[in-house]
Amino acid sequence: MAPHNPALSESNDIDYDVVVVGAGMGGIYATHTYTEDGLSVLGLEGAAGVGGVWYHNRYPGARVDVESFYYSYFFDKDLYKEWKWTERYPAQPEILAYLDHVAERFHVKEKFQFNTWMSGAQWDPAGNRYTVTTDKGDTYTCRYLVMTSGQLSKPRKPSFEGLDDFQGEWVQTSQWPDRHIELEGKRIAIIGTGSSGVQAIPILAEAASHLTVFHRTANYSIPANNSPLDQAKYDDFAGRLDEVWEEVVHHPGAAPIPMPSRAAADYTPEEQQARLEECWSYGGHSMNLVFTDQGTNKDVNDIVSEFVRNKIRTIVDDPDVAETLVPTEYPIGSRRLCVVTGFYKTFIRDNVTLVDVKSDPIIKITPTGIQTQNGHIEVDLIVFALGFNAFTGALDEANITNEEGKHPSDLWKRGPRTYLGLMTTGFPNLFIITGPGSPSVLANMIVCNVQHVDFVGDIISHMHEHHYNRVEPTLDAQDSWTEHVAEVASKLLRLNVENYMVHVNKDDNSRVFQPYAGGFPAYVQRCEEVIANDFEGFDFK
Ligand code: N01
Repeated sequence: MAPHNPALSESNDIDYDVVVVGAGMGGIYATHTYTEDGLSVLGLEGAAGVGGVWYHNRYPGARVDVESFYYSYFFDKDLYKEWKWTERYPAQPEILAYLDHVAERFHVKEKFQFNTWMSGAQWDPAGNRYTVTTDKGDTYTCRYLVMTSGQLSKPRKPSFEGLDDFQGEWVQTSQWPDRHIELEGKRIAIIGTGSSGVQAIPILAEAASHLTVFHRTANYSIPANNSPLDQAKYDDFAGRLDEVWEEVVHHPGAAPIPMPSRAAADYTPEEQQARLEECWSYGGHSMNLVFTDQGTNKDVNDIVSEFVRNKIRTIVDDPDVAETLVPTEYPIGSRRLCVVTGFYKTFIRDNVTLVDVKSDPIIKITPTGIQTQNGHIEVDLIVFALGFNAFTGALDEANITNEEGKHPSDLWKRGPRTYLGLMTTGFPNLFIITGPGSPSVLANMIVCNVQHVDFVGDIISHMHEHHYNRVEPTLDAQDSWTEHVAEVASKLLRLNVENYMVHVNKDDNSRVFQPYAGGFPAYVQRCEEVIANDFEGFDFK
C-alpha cells in the first residue's frame, strides 16, 4: 500500500495519492491518467465491474444519444483506430464492452476494488489528507479524493404505497439487474417517460402480452435516426484525430452536430419549415438547434414545439392518445430532449395502453397490479423509470465531511456553489468531476470527464511542483463563478421549467440552474485562462 511513486507523493504517511470513486467513463480515465502521472491510485466501485451508468442502466433499449464518433476517448490514437463501433448511436451492451476494453487495455481494473462502496471520507486537516472508509470495513488515506461518481447515478427510488406487497417482479431502468428478466408474454407496466422510459417502451411493447405506460408529463421525443456506423467517416476521423478533437472541444455540446446559423426571423415561413424538416431528419438533439434564438425567444420556440407536436399527431392515429402524448407543459429544449427509436409508433399497437397519471393518478401498488383512481391494472412486471437525484445524489451518498464535519450539500442549501464545477470551498483536495457549475449533462459527458480529469491532473502537478499540500477555491472565486453560472442561465427558457437541472428554493421559489450553460468551449477557455494565470481562484497551502 506504499505510494506508487514516493518521490512524487512526498508524504509517506498516506496509503494512496489519489482515491478515485466510481469506475465509469471519468473514473477509468482518471485512474489511467493519474497512474501515468506517477501517482498511486486506488479506485473504489460499488458495482462488480467498470462502466458506471452504462453498467447499471442495462435496460432493454438503452443507447447513447451522442454519435459514437464523438462518444469515444480521443486520448489514445490506436485505441480510437482499433475500436469498431457498429452503430451511429451504440446500445448499452456495446458501450459497456467498450469501457471494459479500455479499462482492460490500460490496466485500470487492477487499481479498482469492485463491489466496494465508499461509506465516508473525512478530511484530516493536520495530515492534509482524507480518511476514506468503505462498506467492507476498510480504511484508506489519500491526499486527493476524486469523485467520478456521476451526476445521474443515484436513482430516485420508487416510493409507491403497497410496493412491498407486490407479488410480481419490479425493476428500475437505472438499476436493471445483470440477469435475464423475462419479458416475453408478460403483462408489463412502466412508470416514467423520460429519456430512459421512452427508450425502453418500444422494446417492452414488442415482448409483452400487454404494456401499460404510465406517464405524467409529455416530453418531446425526437427520432434518433440511428443507422449502422459510417465506417469510412470513422476511418477518416481516426486518421486526423487531433483535428477532430479540436472540432469537438470547440462545439458547444462537445459533439459536433450542425449548429444553427440564423434566427427564425431570417427565414421565410417556408424556409423555416424546410429547416425544421432538415433537423427532424438529422434527428436527436438537432431539434434543439433549428434556430439560434429558439432557447431564448418563446415565439420562436413555439414554432419548433408546434412542429414536433404535429409530427406526433401524424404518427399516432388515435387522436386522444396523440393529444395525451403531445407536450404542452413546457417549451421544447427546456427539459433534455428525449431521443428515441419507434417511441410514438408504439402507441399504434393494440397491446399498449397509455395512462395519464395526472387525470388518472396511481393510488397504490396492489399484490397483483396497479390501482389507479379509475381502475385496477393486473401486471406481472413493473418497470420504474423515475430518474435520478441528479447532481448531488451520489455526492451525498458518499458521505464526505470537511474539518467542521459538514457535507458539501450542507453548504449548498440554496443550490450548489462551486468553482468551475470542480471544487467547493471548505473541502480541500476534493475534486468533483463534471460537478454542478460545469457543462456536465449539457455536453458530451465523455469529453467533459476527460477535460476535468486533465485539469485536475494539472492542479495536482502544480501542487507537487510547489510542494503544496492542500488546495481549495477562494470564496471570491467560487462566488463569482456561481454568479456567472446563474447569469449565463438567466435568459434560458429552461430555467423556469420543472426539471432535474434546476434547484428550486421552496421558500421564495428562486431557481438555480445547476450545469454551466455557457457552452463547452467557453468553459474550456476559462479553465485555460485559470491555468495561464497561475491557477487563479485556487488557494494553495
Ligand atoms: O429520468 P427523467 P430518466 N409518478 O428524470 C416520471 C440521461 N439519460 O432516467 O416528467 C409518475 O428524465 C417523470 O415524470 P415528470 C439524460 O440526461 C440519457 O428518464 O417528472 N411518474 C419522468 O417521466 C436524461 O435526461 C440517455 O412528470 C413519475 C420520469 O419519471 C437523464 O438521464 C438515456 C414519478 C423520469 O424521467 C434522466 O433520464 C437515459 C411518479 N411518482 C437517460 N416520479 C441517453 O443517452 C417520476 N416520474 C439517450
